[in-house]
Amino acid sequence: MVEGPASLKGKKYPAKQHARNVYAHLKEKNLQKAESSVFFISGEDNELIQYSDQNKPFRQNRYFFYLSGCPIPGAHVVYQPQRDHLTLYLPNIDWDDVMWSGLPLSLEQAKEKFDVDEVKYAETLEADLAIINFNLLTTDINKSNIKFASILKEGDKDLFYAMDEARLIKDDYEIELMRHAAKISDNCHLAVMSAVPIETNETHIHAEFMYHAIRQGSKYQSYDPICCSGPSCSTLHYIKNDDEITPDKRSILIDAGAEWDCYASDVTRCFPINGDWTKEHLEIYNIVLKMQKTALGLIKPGALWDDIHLTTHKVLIEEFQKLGIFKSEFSVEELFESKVSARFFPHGLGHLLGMDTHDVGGYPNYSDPDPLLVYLRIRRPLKAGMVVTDEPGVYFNPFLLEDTLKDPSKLKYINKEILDKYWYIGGVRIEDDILITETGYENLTGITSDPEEISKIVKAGFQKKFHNIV
Ligand SMILES: [Mn+2]
Repeated sequence: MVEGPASLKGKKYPAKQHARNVYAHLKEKNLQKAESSVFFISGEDNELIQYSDQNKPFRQNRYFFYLSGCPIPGAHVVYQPQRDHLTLYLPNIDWDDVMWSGLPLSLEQAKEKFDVDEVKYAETLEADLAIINFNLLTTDINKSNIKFASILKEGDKDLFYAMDEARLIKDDYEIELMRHAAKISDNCHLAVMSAVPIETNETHIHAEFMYHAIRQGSKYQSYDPICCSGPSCSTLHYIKNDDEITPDKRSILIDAGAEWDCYASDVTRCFPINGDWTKEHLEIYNIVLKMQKTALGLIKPGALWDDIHLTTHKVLIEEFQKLGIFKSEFSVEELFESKVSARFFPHGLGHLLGMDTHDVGGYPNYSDPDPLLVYLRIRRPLKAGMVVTDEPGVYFNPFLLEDTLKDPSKLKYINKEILDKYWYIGGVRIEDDILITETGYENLTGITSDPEEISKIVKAGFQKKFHNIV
């Protein structure tokens, strides 16, 4: 087994404390409900692909994991706040399966491994639930718990609220997991930047990242890696990852993050294919870097994410005026009010990060009429213990900009001849994972974003010898 973080050796994932935290948030929201309820959550189970005897890729239910720390498929967890008691139910042993899969964890081993008061087999679950004289709140009725549907209350909004508020603030254990995931991603991004000679197709970038992630024990990625070159860098969630990287394309963008024990990292880096930045690519890169650093300078507890996001739009506007893409006869304020920057930086500045890549608790408003805010995934002040991504981007996407360029009220702000010099880049995004601390922030991402250093790393790759089997 590839070892996890040394700092967590001998420690257990703090499931019991998480259960208490959820209860505390529920109590604050609805005291009566909290006192009269028990939480029951079923984990994900293995599921066969239709007409096949192969399993679909397994991804543990995040709410279940939060209250158990248990990655095993087909398990359940019950928290009884009235007696501060957390019980993990493992799936019954399927003796026919032992031949194929080996022996599962015993009850004793599971008790040793997980931070719960009791471990039982699921065979006792029905009888155990039947004698609980409280409301049994659960996230959802599914294949694993349909048997008990008559006694479960699914989808309780206050329970979701309480779990999301608890998950929002990461404890030291969770932060160590995220630090570890981030470190793995640093190494993977460095490997990708260093292997340009063998990356002649976007697939090779994807493969290089995955190879180094799996080598470090991260079998699963937080999300499907986005590996693009040239104009494809303008597609925000490009996952085709199969275009040839021909010499006429100058830019690469890779957005990929390793996962560790269900905790995510989410990192984007851009680099020039041959190590030399073109004039236009570097200009845009430096704008995005400035936007990212401006945001970092404003990140601290109490700061409103809306304000930080909108400030980065102003940086974009000022810098676009310097390049001449936006006409200088207009004031920054007028350009800002016109919303013309929205289609060059169409997404939000960043999102919460945790077990989910786009983690819970941000309360986005996808029907916000303001195009600058509609895709912003955090709409609340920052608090110590949150982890957010700081990921501004600038894109030249013909599809996204079509409306802007056809609308005279928007086109009047743009020097089209100057804009036309930038399409080939596609886009630039720089993304780091940021822990909010009491005094400011800590950047969990360590891979360099300095354009000169990146250039050196890419060029050093050309000095290496690579042995490709295929
Ligand atoms: Mn992201």
